[in-house]
Amino acid sequence: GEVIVVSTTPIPEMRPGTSGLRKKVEVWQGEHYVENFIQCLIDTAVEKNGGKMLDTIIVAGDGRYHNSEAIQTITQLLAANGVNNIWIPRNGIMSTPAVSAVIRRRTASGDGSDGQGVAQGGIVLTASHNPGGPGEDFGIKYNEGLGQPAGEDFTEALYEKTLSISSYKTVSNSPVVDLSAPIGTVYKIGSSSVTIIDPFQNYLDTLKECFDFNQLKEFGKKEGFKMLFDGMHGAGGIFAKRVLIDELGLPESSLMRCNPLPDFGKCHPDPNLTYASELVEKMGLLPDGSATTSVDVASLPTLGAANDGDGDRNLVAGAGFFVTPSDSMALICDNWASIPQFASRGGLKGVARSMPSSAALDVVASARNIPCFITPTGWKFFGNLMSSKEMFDGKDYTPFLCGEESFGTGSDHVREKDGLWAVLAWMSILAKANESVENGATLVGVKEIVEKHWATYGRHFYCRYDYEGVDSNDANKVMEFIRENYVNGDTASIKTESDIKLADAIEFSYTDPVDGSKTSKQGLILNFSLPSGDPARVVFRLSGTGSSGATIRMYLEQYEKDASKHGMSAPVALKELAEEALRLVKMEETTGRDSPTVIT
Ligand code: VG1
Ligand code: CO
Repeated sequence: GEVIVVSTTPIPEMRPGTSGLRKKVEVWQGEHYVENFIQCLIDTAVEKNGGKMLDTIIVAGDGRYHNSEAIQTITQLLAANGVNNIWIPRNGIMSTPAVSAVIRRRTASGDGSDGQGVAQGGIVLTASHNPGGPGEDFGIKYNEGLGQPAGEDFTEALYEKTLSISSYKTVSNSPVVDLSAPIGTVYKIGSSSVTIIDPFQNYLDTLKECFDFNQLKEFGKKEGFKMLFDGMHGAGGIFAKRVLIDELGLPESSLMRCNPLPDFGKCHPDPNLTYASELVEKMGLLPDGSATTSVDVASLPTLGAANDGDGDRNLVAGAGFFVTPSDSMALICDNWASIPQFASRGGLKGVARSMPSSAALDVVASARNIPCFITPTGWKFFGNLMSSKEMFDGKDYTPFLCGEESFGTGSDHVREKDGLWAVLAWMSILAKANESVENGATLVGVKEIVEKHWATYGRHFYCRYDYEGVDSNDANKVMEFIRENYVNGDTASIKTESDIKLADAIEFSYTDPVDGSKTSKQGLILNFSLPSGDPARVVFRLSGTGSSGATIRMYLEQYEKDASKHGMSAPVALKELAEEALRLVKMEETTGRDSPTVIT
């Protein structure tokens, strides 16, 4: 292969969103599309690296349709641009958190033991929880040297370059890399070495530092314990198999849909109550998260979980009991002593949640004197907080726990949310809670653990409505209406139809406490007061991960101190609040939608 320069012209609308650039796969298959984006990505990374070419880059994807083709194209561009080492996992498939682990741990010599990652970045081919296959989504995002998703400074600079690109470099007559070649196989492309690496090792090492695998293995054998993990045919499945079956010894029957498929078996690989319906049913749950009354709880799995397409999201449930992601974070925070990664380092030094997530975490953090940050939506905002010491020589907030209401949970072991980590965190909590339970006796379940938590801290009823595929103009109108009438208007004069009163309205903006960078327009918040005096709120934002049209997200949250009311189902508890909010923002009038696409 010989380096060649190919002329191209700018392609519009290549601005990355909440997490990378996502488009219909046919758009990515268009002439020069992947090439333009990747050349601009390389140029941005080099610029950030002080003008020096990066030495080592990992390229991996979630296995969706177009994964292998894009890996070949990207490899050729990286080689032509002079990246010395290009790492590709065997079969091209890795979960997003596993890629982050490789960037953080793996050295050029390959042993990863010194923790000094020399991969300066990772190119991750994923549209995460969006469906894949012909007519569906493909995406690319970039992770920087500490394993963290590129920040807005990076993605904006990349976008600027896509508007003026005139050529890219690639390699002519490049050999095709056999992605199924044995680990350690090296291909020479131009002057670069392309190495097939083990997808599992670094990530496995990382997880072993977080959890006590012996304890989990023992607990897995305990009478009455049963797990059901749904890989949704995404990248998380192979990691779940490696960890849960090969390492922890659980039976194969603990897995469903753990073989990655290019179209995710035609499912929507988003682990929520709507799209993970099969698992939800097998856990004795109805689509609204409440328990099916007709099944015997004792016959259900103790722990149920699902991951999304790229293995960074998680759904967690117990027998007949759904745990909201916001509650899951609060519970993990409160139970840090059950998780070796936190316990061995003296407990949590910082926690954070995205703004639309519920305040369940705040309540625990405040009771336990842990600094708690509220960030805009998207994992990139947690990166600075977790790496404050490494990057800015500032205050150290690690051990760190963070998460989002959108089924994302994680910690400072990597710089991405981590679906499997969340499952092992819950397994650890269960293991500890059942330490003194005799074999044969009934296990303490997820339900008991969460209900006890609510009794101590109160319950934050929570639920999200998504209006997908709304006309972009209409979606903007809804946002503008709220801004004008409530945020900039006089909320005191607004009459509601129920005894839930609108208290105030604000637009969320964020100043990063570590580097001082500012982000504005991150969601519109309507704060309400309930007759009980307890707070409630409704947040509106537009999604930044869709590939066509607009999605309006409405997040509902209502606090309840009174334990006698904790048994209510969330949709029932939140019904009045939802109706009031929809009326106030004129949802149906403006969008023509009388009901959401997804409630979760
Ligand atoms: C959504 C979620 C957000 C999450 C993002 C990426 O973004 O709301 O919390 O970080 O997806 O997750 P948005 O802009 O559509 O609301 V993933 O698993 O798609 O990388
Ligand atoms: Co994801």
